[in-house]
Amino acid sequence: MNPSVIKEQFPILHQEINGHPLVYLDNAATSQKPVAVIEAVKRYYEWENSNVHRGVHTLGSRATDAYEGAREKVARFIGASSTKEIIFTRGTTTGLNIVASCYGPAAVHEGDEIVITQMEHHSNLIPWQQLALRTRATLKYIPLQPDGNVSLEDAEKTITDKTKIVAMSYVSNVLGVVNRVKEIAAIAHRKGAVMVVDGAQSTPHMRVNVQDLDCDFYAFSGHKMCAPTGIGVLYGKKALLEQMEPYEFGGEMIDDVGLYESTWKELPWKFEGGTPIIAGAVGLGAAIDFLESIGLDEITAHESKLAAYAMDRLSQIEGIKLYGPRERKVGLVTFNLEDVHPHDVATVLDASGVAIRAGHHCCQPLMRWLEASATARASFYMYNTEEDIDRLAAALIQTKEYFG
Ligand code: 7TS
Repeated sequence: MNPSVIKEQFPILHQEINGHPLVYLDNAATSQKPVAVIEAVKRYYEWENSNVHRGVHTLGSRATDAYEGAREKVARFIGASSTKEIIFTRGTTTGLNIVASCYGPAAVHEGDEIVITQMEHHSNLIPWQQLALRTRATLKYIPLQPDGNVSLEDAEKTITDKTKIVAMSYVSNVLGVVNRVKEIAAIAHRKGAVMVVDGAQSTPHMRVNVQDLDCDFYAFSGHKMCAPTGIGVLYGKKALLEQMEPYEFGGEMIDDVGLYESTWKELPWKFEGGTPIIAGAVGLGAAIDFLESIGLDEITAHESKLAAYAMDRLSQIEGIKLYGPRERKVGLVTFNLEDVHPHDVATVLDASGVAIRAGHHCCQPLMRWLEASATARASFYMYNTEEDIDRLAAALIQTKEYFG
């Protein structure tokens, strides 16, 4: 794969920011969109737009085919056994909240345990914290190793027969670690718990197979993988989704509505109340086609080369502190420059056309563990190159000089 050729397909990347060619290194926040996705959404609105699952007219069936066709692509893309297991959501946050709200209360009771880690994004932390508070369950954290990894021994010790839910990110948005979710799912199952995986940072960058991982729930967002904002996916094992109550009540999700009682549609529509995110799903389908045309393995390999190159280049800068492990990590680097606030780093970099993120990255408990109030983070995607990292390194050196 040739990142420079791929970059040609992303119109937004070909502009100057503050007088410099844009280097976009904030992909963990959201990725940019290729022409194929932009065109698919445009085509949908120009030729197919209609509401789904109702119109007898031609546009109604075109829109329904496009929407349900996208669901089939998603099911194949993540290795689900059926489209019944694919629920379209607004994103990872909504997917995880559906599990916590609709699976949680029936499965977790006083004295039970919910197990997570301190590296979780707030979206995979607060829903469990709130569930624990509501049900008087105990929230437990698998300790992190000094480099941020989670050891299987610690997982084995923390998950007990009282644990009902284990929830963990496949890939951390700050440390970049790839968690051993397959092995941890096996531990969870042995102790009688379900495994919930936050796939926000894994799905865009690596081949994922939910049946191979044997996770029970898996949530991800379209916007981090070349699709539009506002569309995401919750995968759940059919037997579990069937037991769960719906998340939202209203149009689309019903079978029969009486004055005092109602029944629900079958999966997956039971969880899709209201007019769904049709154009978003179409865009996600196009994004999957795009990622597959490049190859997920090629994307992973390219980004891990970039991560190694970035760790190497940045570690040569005096006074830089790099966070997270050096091995087994995805394409991102999190760091701080001595005596310069990360917001100031990001501001000076922006003046050079280099876009990175600074802040707590929605991971305040992890920031406390890192003993940092905030960090800077550069995160890569398939269109980034070693030259982009050279620009980052040069801008960081300038920043250091600027702040003396
Ligand atoms: N989980 C992880 C691991 C994430 O990185 C994010 C978003 C989410 C959940 C939430 O996804 P959403 O699409 O529902 O918002 N992470 C980031 C980030 O690192 N910078 O901006 C958003």
